[in-house]
Amino acid sequence: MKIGIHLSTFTKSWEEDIFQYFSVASKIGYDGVEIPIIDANNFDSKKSKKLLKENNLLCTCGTGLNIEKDISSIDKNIRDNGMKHLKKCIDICNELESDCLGGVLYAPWGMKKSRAEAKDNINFSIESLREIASYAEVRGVTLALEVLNRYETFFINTVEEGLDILKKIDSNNVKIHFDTFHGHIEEKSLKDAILKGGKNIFHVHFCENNRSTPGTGQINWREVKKALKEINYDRWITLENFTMPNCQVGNDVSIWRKTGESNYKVAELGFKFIKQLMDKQEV
Ligand code: LER
Ligand code: MN
Repeated sequence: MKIGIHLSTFTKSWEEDIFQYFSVASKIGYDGVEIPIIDANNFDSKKSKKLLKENNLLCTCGTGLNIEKDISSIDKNIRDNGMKHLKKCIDICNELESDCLGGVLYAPWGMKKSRAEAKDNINFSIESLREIASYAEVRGVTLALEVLNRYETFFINTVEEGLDILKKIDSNNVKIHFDTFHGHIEEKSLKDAILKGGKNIFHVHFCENNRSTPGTGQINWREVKKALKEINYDRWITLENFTMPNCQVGNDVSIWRKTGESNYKVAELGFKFIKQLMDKQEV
């Protein structure tokens, strides 16, 4: 198992320079960083590669779609934009030796639509993901579809729904990205959801129920750990926390008050918490 940190947890805007945080993550002790790919066409892979090496870090990548780049759109041009974006993200993964592209890969982040209304969008998304998956497969990348709460997507809200979509896509390299924050809102039991996901869980975000330091809120972390051990999960546990209001990132994840310590402090405390939790030999 490797411990990572999502770099957007340090930044106030999505465009802020993420490169300054590689050394911060490394000094705390993280094995790697999750690199948010916002503008894939202008992403500096060379610099990333150099900094990963210098700081002895590995990485995974994550991204999201929006209404201009949407593989589920009924408009072919918009679908093509989404496909181009995801393919570029996969190229970046390949360059940075990330075997995982996680996040909101199936529809625009934040889109709300009834599933009856979105029937065509869901079908287009499945068809597009099949094509993206074969592009990713030859480049050694697995797509991990993030299961999100109902306020951030209509598409996949539970692990069970994620498995259903995986079945429809039917590609070996499309899996589930599980986030404890979203699971806490939508699942009846985090433990049962993880057990149900089993070998299909390819990427995990650790995030407290109020997006602050893991271990300071309502999530039953012992249950989460037990379930991850039971499914023999040995990939990334990536801290994702958001505590800063009054900024673009805070606004986009609905942080309207300070929900915890500074993001630097949460990065430090979160790392200690994850390490202690996962290393502890209890059941
Ligand atoms: C958003 O709520 C989230 O959890 C991110 O990981 C989305 O990429
Ligand atoms: Mn997440």
